[in-house]
Amino acid sequence: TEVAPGAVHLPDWLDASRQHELLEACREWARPPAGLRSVRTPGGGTMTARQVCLGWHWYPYAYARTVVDGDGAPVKPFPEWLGELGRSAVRDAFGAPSPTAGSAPRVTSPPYDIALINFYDGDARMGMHRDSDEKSDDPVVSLSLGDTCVFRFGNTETRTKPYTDVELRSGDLFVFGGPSRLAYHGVPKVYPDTAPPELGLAGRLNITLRVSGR
Ligand code: MD3
Ligand code: FE
Repeated sequence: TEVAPGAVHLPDWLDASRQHELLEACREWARPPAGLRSVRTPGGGTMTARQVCLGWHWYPYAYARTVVDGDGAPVKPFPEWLGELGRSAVRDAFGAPSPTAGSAPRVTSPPYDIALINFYDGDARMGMHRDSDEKSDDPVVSLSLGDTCVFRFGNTETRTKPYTDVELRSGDLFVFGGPSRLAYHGVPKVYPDTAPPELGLAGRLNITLRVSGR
């Protein structure tokens, strides 16, 4: 479903076995060094979702190669297979890239090199924000595992209405490209105990794949 221009939701994109594989990989990445951490914002707040990064380390509001706001370790590498997963997500959302005359739009697939993985437990949520620290306008790929959440997809002008609320469930894919790339968005609610029981995850996990443009 195209929720807004360039914003495509593909429910149940990952089958149970791919969800399980991705969850196991996330659990490995969450381990120290350069593992899961709480993110403190310059205003003195702490994000309620905890995060681990691959490829480039995000801290408010820039990217680094080491965990500058944590244990100082080098960021974990971004694996080749995760980039392939991102490109297949974009193909399924938008269709295969077609050759174009001249040099304007990209004819190859996006060279994903960043993963941000957010772990939501208890009352974790995420306020309305825009993701503008990447120096590329390639689409962001989002994969959800575990508990169902309300994902709020807004507009490019304000963090308030108009917005559309969409439920994201375990296995769902969402791709944000074109004019939706810079839209405000957030996670106002996670529904406890709604994960598929066979997954073995208490809480919610979201993986976003991005292109750094570096
Ligand atoms: C729209 N994550 O990591 S996923 C984030 O569920 C983030 O953890 C939320 O917002 C989560 O920055 C929402 C959907 C999402 C992710 C990135 C986007 C939507 C986006 C980037 C640009 C536009
Ligand atoms: Fe975001």
